[in-house]
Amino acid sequence: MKLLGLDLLTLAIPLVSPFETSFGSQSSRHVILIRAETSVGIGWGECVAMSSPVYSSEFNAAAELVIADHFAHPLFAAENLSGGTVGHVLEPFKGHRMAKAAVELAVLDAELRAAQMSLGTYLGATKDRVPAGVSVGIMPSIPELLAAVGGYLEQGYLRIKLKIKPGWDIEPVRAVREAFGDEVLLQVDANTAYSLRDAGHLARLDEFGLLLMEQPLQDEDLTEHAKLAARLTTPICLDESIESAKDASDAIALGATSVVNIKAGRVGGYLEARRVHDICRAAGVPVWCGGMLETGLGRAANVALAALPGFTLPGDTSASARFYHQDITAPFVLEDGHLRVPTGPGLGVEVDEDAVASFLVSRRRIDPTNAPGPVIA
Ligand code: SMG
Ligand code: MG
Repeated sequence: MKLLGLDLLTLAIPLVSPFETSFGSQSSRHVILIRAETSVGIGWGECVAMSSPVYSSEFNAAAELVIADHFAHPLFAAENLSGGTVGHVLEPFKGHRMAKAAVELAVLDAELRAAQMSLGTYLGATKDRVPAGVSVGIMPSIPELLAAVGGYLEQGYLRIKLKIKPGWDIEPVRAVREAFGDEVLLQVDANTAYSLRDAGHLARLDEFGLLLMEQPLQDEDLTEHAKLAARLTTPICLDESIESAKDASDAIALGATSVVNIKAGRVGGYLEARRVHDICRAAGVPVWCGGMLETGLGRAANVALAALPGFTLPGDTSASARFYHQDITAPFVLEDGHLRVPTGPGLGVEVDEDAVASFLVSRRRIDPTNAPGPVIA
């Protein structure tokens, strides 16, 4: 196919309640959607970058710039573009994986819609529904945390993840265990808030029988994660540290991770995400699908990915209502603690143009007439 145009739509969508992590609190999601116009039809993608470079170095303004000023020209020039070749076309550009993933998804969606194939089928999904976990932010108080967790369990969520940071770790975990029992599948996510000096403190979480501890140390700290893993019984699960299938392979070999959180945006696309899955599966390392507060578009893709056979743990694949009163597709709803894998062509969801219009902040059109050519200076 030929790529004919890219529309970058920036939306600001209010959250149902503020979401706090170790790096800050947000009350709305600013997200870039990509609408790819191709010779075979329209496709949609979603960029999981945030407004500020706090989860990783990527952020929305940079994603928009790199797509418009650097990615667009070679993509427009490619004669036989497909979802499978976007990665090769963009290979000369370092990093910017979330931006690359968004473009790849839009092209893949157009291709699969034209071929009448679902993303799940294309990726190799083996399930028609996936178990849903929920990520619970840092709360102002323990009673508010217990009320939130209780509400999610009542809705049927099959696994709870608590965000932790220094000063909000042992006590919230203890309180959740005491209130809801040892059977609840429970895990924690520190988003890099600790250092190896905290190993003794983090070992105090071992008594709570957690499924895993996600990304306690810095992104680059593979050796330190291996040292920490040796001091804990709680399995370490890397998120921010894993930006490619090679990273996953290295981290596993080092003993830095025994479970992997897979986010397509973080690793540069759903095809690289599948390679991470394949490597982990071959190594006997369980994986689960992470989340970046996706709209129904990105959520549809995540659910398709989570339906691959190596995804043996519930993901942060929660219902649309976890974050949004109003989604931009038909909402994903919990069915007996699961989300249904879309079966329609491509992402299998349709964009609600009215909802998009109501959240729209800016829109930018890039086509072969205005995309800057290559500059190496
Ligand atoms: O989409 O359910 C979701 C969010 C899950 O906690 C979540 N994501 O580190 O795993 C993570 C965080 C990253 C985003 S925090 C703003
Ligand atoms: Mg995480």
